[in-house]
Amino acid sequence: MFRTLLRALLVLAFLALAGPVRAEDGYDLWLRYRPVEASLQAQYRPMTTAIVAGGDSPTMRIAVAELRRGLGGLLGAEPVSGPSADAGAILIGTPTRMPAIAALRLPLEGLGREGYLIRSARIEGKPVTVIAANDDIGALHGAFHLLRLIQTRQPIEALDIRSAPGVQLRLLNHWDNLDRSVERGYAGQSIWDWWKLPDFKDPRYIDYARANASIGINGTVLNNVNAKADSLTAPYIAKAAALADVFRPYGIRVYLSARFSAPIEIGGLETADPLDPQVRAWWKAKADEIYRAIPDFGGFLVKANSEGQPGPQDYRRSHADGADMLADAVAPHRGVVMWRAFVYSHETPDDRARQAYSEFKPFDGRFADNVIVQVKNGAIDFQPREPFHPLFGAMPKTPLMMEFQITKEYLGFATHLAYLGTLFEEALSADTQAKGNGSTVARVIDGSLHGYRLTGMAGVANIGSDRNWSGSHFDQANWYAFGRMAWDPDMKARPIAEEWARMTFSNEAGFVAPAVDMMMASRETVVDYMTPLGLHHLMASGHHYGPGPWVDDLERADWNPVYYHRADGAGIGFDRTKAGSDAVSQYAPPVARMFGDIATVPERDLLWFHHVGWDHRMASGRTLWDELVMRYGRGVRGVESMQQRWAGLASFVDAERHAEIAAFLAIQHNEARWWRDASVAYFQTFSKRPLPAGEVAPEHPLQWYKALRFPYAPGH
Ligand code: BDP
Repeated sequence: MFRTLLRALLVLAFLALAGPVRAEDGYDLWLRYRPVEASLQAQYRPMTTAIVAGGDSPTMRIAVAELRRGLGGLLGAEPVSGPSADAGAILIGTPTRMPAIAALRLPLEGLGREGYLIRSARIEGKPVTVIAANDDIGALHGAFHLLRLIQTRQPIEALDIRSAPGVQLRLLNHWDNLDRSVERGYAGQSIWDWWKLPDFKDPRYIDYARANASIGINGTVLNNVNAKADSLTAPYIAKAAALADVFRPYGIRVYLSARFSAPIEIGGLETADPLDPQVRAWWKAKADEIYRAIPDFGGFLVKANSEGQPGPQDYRRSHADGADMLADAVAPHRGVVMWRAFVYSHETPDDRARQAYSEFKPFDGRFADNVIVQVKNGAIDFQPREPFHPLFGAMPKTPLMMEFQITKEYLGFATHLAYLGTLFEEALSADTQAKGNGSTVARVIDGSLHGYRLTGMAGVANIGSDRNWSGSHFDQANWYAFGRMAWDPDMKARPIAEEWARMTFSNEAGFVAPAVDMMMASRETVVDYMTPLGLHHLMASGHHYGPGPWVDDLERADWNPVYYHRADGAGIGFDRTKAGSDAVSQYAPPVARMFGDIATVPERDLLWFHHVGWDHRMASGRTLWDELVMRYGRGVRGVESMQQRWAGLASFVDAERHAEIAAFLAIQHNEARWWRDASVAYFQTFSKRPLPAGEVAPEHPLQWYKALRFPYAPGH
């Protein structure tokens, strides 16, 4: 009996050590540090024998612990800590704390606090690796970089790496509520256990900070942009301060969303008018109170006069008046105000795509120095595809920051595989033409195009209490890609996907290439089965789960999908040319001409800008109707090919993660088919044309799709 038990335990222990196929739940993210193949151990081990660290600040201790943990896991042997630079040692620190690093006279200028150098060097003839920075935070980032090189099996013998962030504020925006629900969250509850804070600090907060530091994220807005004033009361400031204490040594600052009417709701004032002296004094005192608890508090994020939120326009004041009042309050503490440009109003009969530009452009240059205007990547709302927002390039005197949505509100929640690296890259590489060729959105965001003094990129987080953090394994890649592109807005989606796939799953060639190909095609597949050819905002109401192109009964015209697709007997699409809403004129002239002409607009944006006849000839030679149906079908087929690909990768991935992903792909397949069938059935009532040869009829009559209800869909 005992022997059988022992044998069973031995078998289990062996299985547990067997490496890539061991069961995993995704908690370790891209920081798994599983053992490097035996054949490569010999290459890395001599280069990582010891760690010599400069000082023992909390940050430096974290960097050293990470190197030990990482190298221990990857190479099976933790490096010793040494006082001196032996052959194969890693030296990590700043020149001020480490004479050995100072003696190397490395070119650290221009790297700021957060950047770093990694160099292979010789000290007294002995080969060492140096991670040098101006501040311990930079050294921590460098430590993660060195580990990533080994995680992705790069050589580390002759390193000469210089890296500094291209963007200053690299922030997650949590749309987390105080009751732990998450607006548009598909990964369980909020990870902030507000109720137990500040007394209980869930150890998971440390892992959160560590993961973010590993990709260079340096700030987090803790609460929903649809904010409650309670977040600014003393008990909640104490809770935020507890989180700030955990995050500080990882180089991550805490920010809060501020509710504009807080002076009334928790301050007992009668107004929140930004020009009222009492209101201004209240915000100043509130800022002082926050900074007493959180000396490095980052500042406020504000959603004002948008979708029913209070704001300065309630008092006939401008966005600039509102932003500047808050900016004044945090300025003595070097805080910033991130003022969102996501505004549209039902009193304004204008095309919703035009409204942010119309409201903000006249205020260019009117904002205080510590205000940055936060603009979504496109002019509507985080759709599977949008052309870049016309404000980018149009505000030379006001710093703009990017807002991406990492959580997939409009791209199938957590169960659809859609790698957003390609979406981010598409937005960042778009050419605004504001100052001629090459005036890309990336140049706007990194500040180089207009000489912005403040730069930033925000991502609406997809993080929750689920064991795998993001609700699905592949959605971790979107968090990862956001961080990498915020650090370097010129990074491309493919190498990021490759890094991530290697670290998260496997370095085997048979895995990496097909997995990366699958990721790279995945978002276009979603566009195909949801909103091909520039269609947008066609999802069901409220929860945004599934198709609802027929919806026409919502209180505001511009909440209804019919407002956006405008299908009729003649054709489909939103005319935003001069003959229509003229949204094209908000772009720089060359871009306006390109989008405004049906002959030059990219087909992927066709129906965003034009109302097009059903028989219009597409580049393929098909009619618009046939092309539309073909694209819907291509989306479904795209999911089928992901399913086949994934099935073929089973031997490279642990059974637990493999099975969950396969099950999610099956959900995606059903839902892609649903999107395609419902959309084709609906649009056919306008086109009155047959389906092209080879395209199957929708499974159900249109009425069936229209009758579906999902009162318990998540995130709403
Ligand atoms: C929309 C979301 C809504 C957000 C809003 C925003 O549906 O939940 O509050 O964006 O960004 O896409 O403020």
